[in-house]
Amino acid sequence: MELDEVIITKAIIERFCRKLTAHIETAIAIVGGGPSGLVAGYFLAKAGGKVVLFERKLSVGGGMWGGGMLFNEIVVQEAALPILNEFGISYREFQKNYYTADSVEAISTLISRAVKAGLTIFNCISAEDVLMRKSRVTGLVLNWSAVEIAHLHVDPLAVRSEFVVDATGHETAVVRLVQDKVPGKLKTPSGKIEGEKSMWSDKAECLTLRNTREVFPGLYVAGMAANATFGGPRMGPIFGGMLLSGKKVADMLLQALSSSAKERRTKRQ
Ligand code: 48F
Repeated sequence: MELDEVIITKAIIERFCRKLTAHIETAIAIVGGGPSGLVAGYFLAKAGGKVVLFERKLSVGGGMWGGGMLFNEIVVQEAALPILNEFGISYREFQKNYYTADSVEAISTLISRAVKAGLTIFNCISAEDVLMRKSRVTGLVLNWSAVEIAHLHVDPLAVRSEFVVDATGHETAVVRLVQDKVPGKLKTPSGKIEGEKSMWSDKAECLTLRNTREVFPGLYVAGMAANATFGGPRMGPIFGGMLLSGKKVADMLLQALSSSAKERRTKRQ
């Protein structure tokens, strides 16, 4: 049978539009497809949550591909091995509490397993703003990254979600938008972004977990963005904290979703 270019074109347009339309209203919208965002998306999707992830770049994966300084190996400490096991990522002990994994295997597996678990990922889409209602984040304002990169004057579109996760790494892009544009204060000591500190791997890894939480009504932070928001140090190419942070934010959001569903039921009665 002869292949028809018009049918190929129609197939792509129709399928993509259906996928995007299905995610205009979701329970959770994650911004950033690095390790923390992907792990969060995986566990949320696995638990049956309606979740979508938007990534600015063409390739999902954030800062994991390049290991440390382009030496494509990552280090993971013992506490995060259950997550590597859950995903089926191979690792080897280097010495006690230091395990290494091939960064390409690690990140490609996180992406693949997250999608297979039901996470829908849109690449090349940037969050350029949030939707707000009375000091609450209620969704995202999105544009094609190509529009952003070319500085084209094109209005964005918006998606509504019950909760948003900022998993944008060092950039802390969504929290920054909220700090600058949404009335109210962040749940940080100063009410503003505390700012990332220089490298201290041990402290940073513990703090990444502690700092993974709600930072503004409707907005959670995970991964390096959590430390940048709450003033923790950077950790370098050790990734256990990122993986555990993704799992923690997913658990917190599942809890928050069940509480808000209960509240809605009580109001209806
Ligand atoms: O930076 P990134 O990998 O974040 P992470 O999950 O992991 C941090 C580590 O990679 C590393 C580290 C660890 O040990 O410190 O840096 O916290 O991934 C963040 C992703 O967010 C995307 C960005 O392209 C990257 O892939 N991103 C940033 N801003 C936006 C965005 C935006 N406005 N809209 C959509 N995606």
